[in-house]
Amino acid sequence: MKYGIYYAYWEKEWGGDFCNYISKVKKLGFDILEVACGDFHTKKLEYFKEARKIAEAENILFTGGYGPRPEHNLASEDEKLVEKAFDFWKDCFEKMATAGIYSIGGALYSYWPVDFKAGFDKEADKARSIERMKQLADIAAEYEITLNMEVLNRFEGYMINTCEEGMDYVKKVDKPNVKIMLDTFHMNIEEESMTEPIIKAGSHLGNFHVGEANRKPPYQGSRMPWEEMGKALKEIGYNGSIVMEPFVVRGGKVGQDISVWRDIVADTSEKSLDKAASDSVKFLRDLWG
Ligand SMILES: [Mn+2]
Repeated sequence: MKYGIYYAYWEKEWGGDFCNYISKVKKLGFDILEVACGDFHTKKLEYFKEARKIAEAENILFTGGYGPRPEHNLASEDEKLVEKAFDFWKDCFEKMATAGIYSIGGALYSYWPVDFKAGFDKEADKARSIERMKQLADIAAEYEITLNMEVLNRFEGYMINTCEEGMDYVKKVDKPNVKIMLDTFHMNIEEESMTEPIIKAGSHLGNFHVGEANRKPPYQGSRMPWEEMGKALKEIGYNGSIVMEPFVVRGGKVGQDISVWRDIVADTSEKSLDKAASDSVKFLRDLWG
């Protein structure tokens, strides 16, 4: 298995310069750097060519992430908005492929964070989203990109809260490059088991986000059943990406969107964050292989 980390761990704003993190995560013991793709339209193609060069030199792979802003909501009733969202995605896919990013995950089927006060029609939104996702999948396939539908907890999304809902969505889209993405933080809130959803997802699992219930990096002695989850991943023959997505420092738009209202760790220095990430990936690699 390949292990990664989302660079927002060290950032207070989305969309920073991910090239700065390539050699850092390599040194900390990772194989993958997960990057935010939502601002790719603001960067020139040259940036992504350079990113690819640095990553190849360091032997680091990329995965992408995006919690779509409302203007990129594929479930929207507004056809014009969706047309523009497709333009955003076409440009994004080209840049992803240029950088060597062949997988992107998140609430790609909806938007994030959801404004629940605005109201919604879950069934109608889902039906529209599925039809648009079929089209988006065909465009992504031209770039050999896989789209991972992340299962989110009830406080962040309404369309896909459990693996079962995710599997229903993915099966209705029925495209080989549309997969499901599980995240232990969300599973811990919604699922009745931390292993059954992994088994249920099976060959449809496209990326696996790992983190503690309070979004610290996975660590030894936690109440998450890391050993059992590793066995479940082995049972389904998973050899994809395992990406930790810790959020432990308050402040900025990242802290606001994630609802981090206090520092989750006592020492928020870069040195201390680095050590926790490095210890965590070692822990998972020793346990899961
Ligand atoms: Mn996640």
